[in-house]
Parts: sequence; structure tokens; C-alpha cells
Amino acid sequence: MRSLTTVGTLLLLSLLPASFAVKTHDWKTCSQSAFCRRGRALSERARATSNWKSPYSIDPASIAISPEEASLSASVKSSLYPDIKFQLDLKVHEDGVVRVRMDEVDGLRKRYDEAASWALVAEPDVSKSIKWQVGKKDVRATYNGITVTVAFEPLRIALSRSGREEIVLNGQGMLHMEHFRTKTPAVEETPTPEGETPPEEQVQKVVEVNPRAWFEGDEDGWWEETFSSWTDSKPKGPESLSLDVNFPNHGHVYGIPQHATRLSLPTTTGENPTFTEPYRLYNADVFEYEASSTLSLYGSIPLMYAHSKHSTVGVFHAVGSETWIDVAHPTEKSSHSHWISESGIMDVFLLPGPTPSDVFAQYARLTGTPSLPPHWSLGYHQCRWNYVSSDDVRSVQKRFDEENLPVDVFWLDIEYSEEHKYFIWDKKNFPDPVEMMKDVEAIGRKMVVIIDPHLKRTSDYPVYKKASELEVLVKPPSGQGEYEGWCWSGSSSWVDFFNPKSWDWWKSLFKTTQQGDNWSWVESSDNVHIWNDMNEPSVFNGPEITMPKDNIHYGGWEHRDIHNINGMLFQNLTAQALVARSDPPKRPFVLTRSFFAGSQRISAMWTGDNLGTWEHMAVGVQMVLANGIAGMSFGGADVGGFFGNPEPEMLVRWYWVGALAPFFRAHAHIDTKRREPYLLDEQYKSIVRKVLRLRYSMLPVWYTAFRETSVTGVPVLRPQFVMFPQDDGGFPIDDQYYIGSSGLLVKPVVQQGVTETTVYISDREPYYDYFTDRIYRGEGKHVTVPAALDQVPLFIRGGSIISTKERPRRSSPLMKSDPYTLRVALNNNGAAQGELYIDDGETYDHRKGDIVWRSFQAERIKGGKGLRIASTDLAARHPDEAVDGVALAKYNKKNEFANSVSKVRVERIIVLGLPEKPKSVKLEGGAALVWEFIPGVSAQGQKYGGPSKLIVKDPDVSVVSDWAVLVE
Ligand code: NBV
Repeated sequence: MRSLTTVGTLLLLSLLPASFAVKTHDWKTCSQSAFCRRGRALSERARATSNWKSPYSIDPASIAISPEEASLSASVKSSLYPDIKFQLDLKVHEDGVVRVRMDEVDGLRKRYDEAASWALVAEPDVSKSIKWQVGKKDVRATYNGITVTVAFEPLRIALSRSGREEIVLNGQGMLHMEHFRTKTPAVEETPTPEGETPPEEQVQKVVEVNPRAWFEGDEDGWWEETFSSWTDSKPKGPESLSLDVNFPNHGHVYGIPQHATRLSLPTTTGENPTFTEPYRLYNADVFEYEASSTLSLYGSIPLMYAHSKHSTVGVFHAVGSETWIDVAHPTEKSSHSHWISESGIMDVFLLPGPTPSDVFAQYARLTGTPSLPPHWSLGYHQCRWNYVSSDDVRSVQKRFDEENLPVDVFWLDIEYSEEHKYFIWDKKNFPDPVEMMKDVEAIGRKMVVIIDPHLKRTSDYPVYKKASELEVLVKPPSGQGEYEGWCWSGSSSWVDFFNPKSWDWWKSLFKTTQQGDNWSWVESSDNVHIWNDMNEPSVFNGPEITMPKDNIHYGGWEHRDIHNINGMLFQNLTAQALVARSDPPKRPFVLTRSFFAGSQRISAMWTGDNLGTWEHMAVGVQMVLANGIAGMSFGGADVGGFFGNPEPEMLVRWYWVGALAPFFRAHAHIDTKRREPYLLDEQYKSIVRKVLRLRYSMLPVWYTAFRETSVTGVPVLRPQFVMFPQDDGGFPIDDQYYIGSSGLLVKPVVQQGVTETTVYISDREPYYDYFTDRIYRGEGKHVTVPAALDQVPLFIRGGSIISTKERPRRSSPLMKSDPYTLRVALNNNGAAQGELYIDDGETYDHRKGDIVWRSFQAERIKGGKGLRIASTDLAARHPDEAVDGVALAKYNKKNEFANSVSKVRVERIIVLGLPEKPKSVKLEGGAALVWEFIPGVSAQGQKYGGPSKLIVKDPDVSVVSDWAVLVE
């Protein structure tokens, strides 16, 4: 059964301009983008000219150093434009990060300089102890083994450690900040009467106002640019910024998501590049995107890491405009990159590392850590475009329950709304939304409902009407009135969230109780959370399916200046609205498609409209890793693939992939066949049930990993180079990863017909198969492991203690009082450790110290062969350690939450790898315990050995108290 609105959507899908069926030719290549073309022309000329030298230099006499702080400023000139002034500012932050800003001074216009104010969590503290020393040829600052050197002529900025250059700006001389100019009067505008020559001063003026450096060629796309049928009016003229960023001693670069490509970024220039186009950062709704490409996707994070055995460093450029980045590896051990942005100042942060954790912490101090998500949002999410009625939702829920398939969240896509007027229920199909939500909430489940940013332009839509009255809609190039574009709702306008006048109003919309005369979403519930789609923004009839760059935002800025930041503001205000909705506030869940640096503070993301193909399944894993190391830890790809009808084998594999990703949601296009797991034949359904149960049993692991990233910024999913930064065998590996600090290693299977696969093991520790306990050892090698459809290669690294909850339930809130199982996987020294974090999972009480944070430690008993397994209070040891980015005011050992779970016990302890059968197992200072011992299987004659296994049954110890079990 399809609703009327659904039919409307299908009609719209078929009516969309042919260009909506986007293929790569619908997206600009670098040579079709004038500023990218100019940037690449510059790099080509620089490379082709043997004595190429940057025209930019510092006037040493202009150097000013702040006496209190490590900040320095200097005038910069380009020999090609002696009359144009630039200013360079450098600051060394408390944590050693270096900020490099450059802007034009006294220019004809102002460059956009607010990207950092949206990305940064706060203005960073500048070091008070580091001093700059001015020399004849350069000025430098030295601290912690690092030297930052700013050479005067040509301008060159280098960060070195122990004498080795780690990051170099303008080392290849490709810095070029296009200054503002006056448009050359067109001949038609000032016609010279026939027979007369133009007055001398007019010719003079034209030449003077618009000089051109020899490498700039003609005025290529300076004042207007046409792509396909769209013309960008470019009223400000050329204002792009080109900069080379080199890593002379690092063979791998990672980051700059989002692209469908390998984690270690393949080359785009140099000899035999993998790709011919630069990586593009320009938030875009790319229909049926390719599984291997440098093409822009929905989100942009201008952050690149460089890695080698000796260090990890990073570069973050706070720029919100379209940016193209070329990558080359001139040698195996060095990397070059060339960044070309359309507008904005230079605002580059050099992150000195030297370890991956240091570099993540440095980036997190700038842009924030991922916020701790509500616990339920780590459960399984069931989505589809669309569940078409409230009864449809109810029957889907019923089928999940009948089949004992756990699920936490049901989602509603755009067809719940009347004529795609978001918030407004289509009452024909959803006559009782509040009742429907209550039915879903009965066992603690939640709903997520979509709110897109396009507002239908009709006065009977209260949301559009109010936005129009408040004059908070994005304006067309004239700066007057409302920009009108085409999206799901037909003729639409978009709120300009850069306008502070929109903020309180947007927040008020989500109130579930009537607010005076103002419209708010009373037909909702505090248990409804939000999905923000199409926020690149996607505009069906706009250039490259987005907003024209010459549209006008608050403050008179053009859309071009803020395009990549735009989606984050929508996501941010929506999350704030959910927080403001209830008192006391609950943690919001917002899923966003578009994102920017800083989005991790606000919400989860997904990789958009993937295809139901094995290639997409594989690249999805790589994309989730790449987004994760750039801050967006809470990510996942649509399970099953958005487009297409995956065969059962593929769907099952995709469930394994999703269950081992931070965000786990199945989703499907409106034209696909229904594919909820209960529809599968029994042989596949039972595997998916096992997968879902695995996910739910591991929720303690996921939540604990999220606590850590919310404090340190170290990503939840950790690729090999992050775990083993000195093992170069792991640097290119992006098809396996570790979950937080848990010691769990995952190798998702993303190929058809596979019964075994290989996994790379870097270190000397034993790796225990999660399901069979078998031991694998690698030490720098790939080992073959079984991988039939009903299993996934998942291993516990020796030395880890994993906490799980093993009782199958229908939703995660039902698991609150369930007991824990601890798996102690001993390392080569016979020891192990792990941790567990719990809080109420919904409110902000954890920021008041209402938490349980335990350490589990297994250590050999001194002098003997025995083992002591102990639980101690980690929070008590670190009472002032930040949780969720906010310092704990006071950790209260007897806090209310801890009391509420004091009866939750550990029901089983499994110890893997004991050298021999113990004589006794007892509680320290207490009773003997019941246990079973299964001896190890020798590796002899077999492919792999299995460890011994001790199962301690119901030690009856509380998860919140200190205890120790003695194995002797
Ligand atoms: O809202 C409809 C879809 C949604 O299901 C999908 O997840 C988004 O990525 N949306 C895109 C718009 C239509 C895509 C063809």
C-alpha cells in the first residue's frame, strides 16, 4: 500500500530534471572550476620552472611579537603585486599547536574569516612561555623538541622535530592569495565614440586596477563562471587561496573526508597518479556515488594527517568554501599536498603530534570531542524510505518482537509529512502519531523522524510562514527577498541559520507543549529524535544540486564562503532544540548527512546513499574509518545499501558490518523491496538474530569506547596505524580495525562467497577468536581465519578484559539490570586489563559525576602461578578527569546512579589462556566459588592451538563495588 504522498514522491522522482540522475559528468572536474584550474595551472608552472621561487616574502622590519604571548605578526608582500598588503599571524598554543593566519590588509573587500568561529570549540589559549627569536633570515620558536621556523624570503613556514622537517607550508612556492580587484569595465559599458581613441587615463586606470601576475594567465573565470546551464555571477571576483602543504618525512597521509576511497590517500598528481582529479571538499548530494573516487560527498573536514614510523602530525585548515586538494608521494617516504580554496582567509593549524593520540587530542582541543551519545542510540536502528503509516510502524515492531530480533529505534522518512511540510503529519496515514509513538516507547524504544531543511513555500505551512515573517531565509544574489529553489516539497526556501534571529525560533518549534500562539510540534514526544538529511543543502534545480554560490547569507556573506559549514548549523540548532525541549534536558540524537569540522560535538553521521554492492560495502568500512579519525566517530553506512535489492548473503554480511560499526542502521530506498530481517528465510534470519544479539551483548564495550572518545578525541574505530604507529606493515591497512581501547579486533567480510579471509596481526600477543577462543599469532603477518557467513572475524587481543551483557532482550533499556560477563584474555605475561563505563544513558547527570567507571585488572599473584582478578574504581582514581568534554565537578562514589545499579552483578568470569588448571578459585577474603576448567588444546598437529578456559560461575559481585577473585 502506498500513501498519496508516496505517490507524489514517486512522481517527483520521475519528473526531476534528467540532471538529477547524476553521473560524474554532472559534477565539476577541477578543469571546470575556474579557481581550481587557476590553482593547478600555478602548480604546473611551478613544477615546470626549474628556478621557481615563491613571490611572497616577509618584511623583517614589520615583525611584531607580543611580549606576553607566543604570537607574532608580520607584513607579507608578493613581488608580483608590490602594492598589495598581506598580514601573517602566528600563534603557538599552550599544547604546541601552531596557528598560521594570513589575510589581505586594506583590500577592496573583506575575506570571509569566520570559519574558525564555527569550527572551534573556543578560542585556544596561546602559550605564555614560548618565545620567538628573530634572526637575519628567519624568525623561530623552539619548544619540546619542536622548532617552528618562518623564513623571510621566500616565505616558508616549517615545523621540525629534532632537526627533521615534519610540516612545510609554501615549500614549493605555491602560496597564492588572490587579492580583491576591481572588475575591468567592459568595453560595451564605456563605449568610446567611433573614430576616437579612449582617453589616456582610462587605459591607464584599467591597467592599474587590474594588474596580473605572469603566471595568472588571462582573467580565467574571474568575474563569471558557467557550468552546465548555471552561471555564477561572482560579484567579488577572484579571491582564491592556493597553498602547498608538504610532509617531507611522512609516506602516508590520511583524512580530508568525506570521499569514497582508501584510508591512506592515493595520489592525484605526480607520476602515474591513482586518480586524476584532486580530492574535492564541497558538500554535495551525489546521486549513486562511485565506490572509488575523489568526488565530493555530503560532508567536508579539511583536516589531513601525515604518518610515518617516527611521528604523526596534522594540518587543519579552517575554511568553509569549496576546496580541492591534490596529493602526491614524490618518494615512498614523503607526501605533498596542494590545497586550493575558493574564498576565505588562510587559517591553518599545525598539529605537531607526535603520536596518533597526541594529534587526535590536539584536534579535539580545537574543535571538540564527540559528545557522549544516548546509550539507546548505540542499539539497532530500523529505517526505510518509508514506513508508510502508523499501523505499518506498529506491525513492523510486532514482527521484530515475534521473531525475537532486538531493535531500539524505528525511523520515519519524508513520507510521514503532509506534502513534505516537515513536522506536519500526513493524517491520512498517520492519524494518531502520539499514540503510535507511545506504542513504540512502551519498552523504552525511540523514534527518529526526518526534518529536512527545505521549507515548502506556502502560507499554510506555519514553519515557512514564520521564517518568512522573521526574514531569516537565505536570500538570492540580489540580497533582497527569499531564495527559491526546488526540492521534495516543490518550491522551497531555506532557513539561514547564520542569522541569530533564527535560533530561538527554530528551538521553539520542537517544544511538545503549546507555546502561546506560536506553532510548535505538540504532536510529538520527548522520545522522538531527529534525522537531518539534504543539508548540504540539496537543491534539485541548483548548480551541482545545491545552492547557487552567489546567494546571500546573514552579514552579507555569499553562500560560496560558508557552503561547507552550512549543514552543520542546521544540525547544531536541531540538537540544541532537542536539549531545550525537556527539563531536565536529555541528550539529543541527531543524524546528519552533511557535516564540517566540529560536527562531532553535535551528532552522528552516515555515509549517505550507498549502493547495494560489495564494492560499496567495502568502501563503507574505509569511509567510516576516515570520518572517525577526522572526529566523526559516531558513523555508519546504510546496512543493506540504500539502492538496490541485496541478495540474502549480501544482506547478512552487511548486518555483520553494521553491527561492528559505531552507528548501526538498516535503510532502503523507496523503490526497493522490503527487507526487514524477519522477512529472510530461516537460515539467514537466524544469523541476523545472532548478529543483532552480538551487538546488544557488546553495548557495554561500545559505550565505554564512546566515553573515551568523548574525553580524548581518540576515535572509536582505530585503524592499524593508530594502534601500532611504528609498524609500517599496517599503515596502508584499512579493512580491519580495533574498537576503542577494548582490544577487540574486527575484520569485516565484504566479499561474496567467502569462507575464510586473512587478518593482519601486528604484535606478538595472542589473538583469541571471540567465538571459538582459538588463538592466532601474527607478529607483522597476515594470518588466515575462518569467515563463513554465520561468523565474523572478531578477536580479543591478549591482555584485554571485555565486559558484555549476554541475555537476549528486545531493546537496550530492558537490559539495564542485566548482569555482566567478563572475558579475561591473558597476554604473553599472563595479565590483562579492561574498563567499563556506565551512566544513566540519557540525561546529563554524568556531567555531575553520577557515573560508574571501573577498572578490571588480572595480574599474576606474586611469586606464584596464580591470578588475581580485581575490580577497582577508576572514577575515584581520576575524580577530576573530564567526562564528555566537561570536567567532572565532583565524582560522588555513592552517587544516585551508582546506587541504582548496585544490585547489578557480574554473573560470569571467563579466563582464557591460564597455563594450568587452578586448585581453587575464591573471592579474596571470602567464599570459594564454583568454576569449571577446560584444558587447552595443543597446536601440535593442528593448524591453531586453543587456550585453556576457566569459567567462574556467578561470583555474585556487584559491578559498582571493589572485589577480587583469586585463582590459585
Ligand atoms: O528522504 C529520502 C532519502 C533518504 O531516505 C536517504 O537516506 C537520503 O540520503 N533522501 C536521501 C532523499 C532522496 C534520495 C534519492
